[in-house]
Amino acid sequence: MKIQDSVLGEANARREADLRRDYESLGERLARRGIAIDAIKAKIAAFGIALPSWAAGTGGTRFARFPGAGEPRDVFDKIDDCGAVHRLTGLAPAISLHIPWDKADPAALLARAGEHGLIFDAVNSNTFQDHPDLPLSFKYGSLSHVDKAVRDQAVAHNLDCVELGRKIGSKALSIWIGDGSNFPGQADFTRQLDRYLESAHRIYAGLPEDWRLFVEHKMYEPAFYSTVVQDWGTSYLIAQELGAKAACLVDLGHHAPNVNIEMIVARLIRFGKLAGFHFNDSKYGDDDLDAGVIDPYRLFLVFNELVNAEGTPGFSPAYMLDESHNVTDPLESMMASAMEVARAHAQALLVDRAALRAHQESNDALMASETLKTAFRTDVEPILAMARLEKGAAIDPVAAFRALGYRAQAAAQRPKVSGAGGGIV
Ligand code: LRH
Ligand code: MN
Repeated sequence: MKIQDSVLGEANARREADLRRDYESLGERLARRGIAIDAIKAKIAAFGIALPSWAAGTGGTRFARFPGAGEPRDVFDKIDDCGAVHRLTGLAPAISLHIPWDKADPAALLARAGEHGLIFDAVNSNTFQDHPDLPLSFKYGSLSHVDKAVRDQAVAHNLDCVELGRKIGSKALSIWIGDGSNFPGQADFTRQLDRYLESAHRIYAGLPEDWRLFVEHKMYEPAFYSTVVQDWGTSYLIAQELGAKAACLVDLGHHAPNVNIEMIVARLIRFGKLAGFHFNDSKYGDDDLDAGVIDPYRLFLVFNELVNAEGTPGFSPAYMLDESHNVTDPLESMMASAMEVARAHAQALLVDRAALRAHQESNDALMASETLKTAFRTDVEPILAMARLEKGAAIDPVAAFRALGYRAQAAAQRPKVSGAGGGIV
C-alpha cells in the first residue's frame, strides 16, 4: 500500500496554521511555568515505541474473532501495516515479532522492514500453543513441564528465536509462558518453578553477549488457579537468579484490578530490573484494550516514574504495545495508542519535579497531588502534532489514514478471510 505524500501534504496543509497558533499559545503558557516547549518537543521527537506484529490484524477472544477487510496475510503485510503506522505517527520505528507466527527468511524480513525504515525490537517466543512442526504438546506446560523432553523442546524453540533475532538485528528475547495449573494440587509450586529455572538458565546461557532476556509475568490465563510466573515478585526473583542480562517486562494488563503498577515500576527501576513494557489498557482482566482508553491517569503515573528515573545508569526500558483490536481498525488503534503513550510521556515531562519533591518532603499531600495533576491536565496535543509534522508525519494520523483510503487499498489487494474460530490472532 502506498502512502501518497500528496494526500498527506494536503491533509497537513489544512491543519498547519491552527497547529502553529496552538503550539505558540501553549508555548507561552508553559514558559510562564518555566518550561521550554521546544525542549519537550525534542524529547517527544526522539521517543519511539515498538509495535506488536500480532496486533496488525483483527484480534479476538476465545469466543470469536471477526476479521475486517484487508487483513494482513503474513508477516510481510504486517510489516507494511506497521510501516504505515510509523509513516503517519513518526512514533513507531520498531516491530516486535512473535515466533512461529512471524517465522520467515531473515534477509527478506530485514529487506521489507528496511523499505519502511523499521528495525526489529524484542523477539517473542511462543510455547503457549502447539507448533505444527514440533512433535510434543505444550498442553501441560512448556519450560516448567514435568517431562524433560517437552522442556528441551521449549528451550530449543527459544534458542531458535534468538538465532532468528540475531539475524534480524534484534537485541532481546521476550518470554511469556502460560504454564500453571487449574486445580489445587495439580502442580507442586516449587518443583514447577525449579523446572522453569533449569530451562531458563539454559536459554540464558545461549544469549549473545549484548542481548537481554525479558521475563513477562501474568496473574492468570490460560491457567486459572496458579501461574508459574504470576507476579512481579516472582519475575524479579527469576531475573535476579538468571543474571545481569535478565529483567522484568511489565504488561499493564497482567495485574489484578487496582494493583499499583506505577509503584511496581518504581521498585523494578530501584533494583535495576525494569526490562520494559507491553502498553495496553484494561478494566477487568488481560483485556488488551488500546493504551490509555480506560485509565489514562495510570499511564501518566507510570511515565511519571520513568521520567523521574531518567539518567539512572543503564536505564533504557523497551517500550512496546501489546493489544488486541477486536472492534476497531487495528492500524487506527495502534496509531491512537502510540499517540496516547507519547501523550503520557509528554505530560510526565511537564511535572515540576522540584516543587513535587518540596511538597513530598513537607508532607503537603494536596499540593503534591496537584503538582502531578497540573501536568496531566495540560493539553500537550500541539507538542505531539508539531513533532509529527516536523518528522514529515501526519498532524492527524487517523484522518490521514482514512483520507488515504489505506484500508480500502488493502482490501483490494488482500483476499477476505473468514472468522473461523476464536483466539487472539
Ligand atoms: C500474554 C501476552 C504476551 C504475548 C501474548 C500475545 O497475555 O501479553 O506478551 O506473547 O500476549
Ligand atoms: Mn504482553
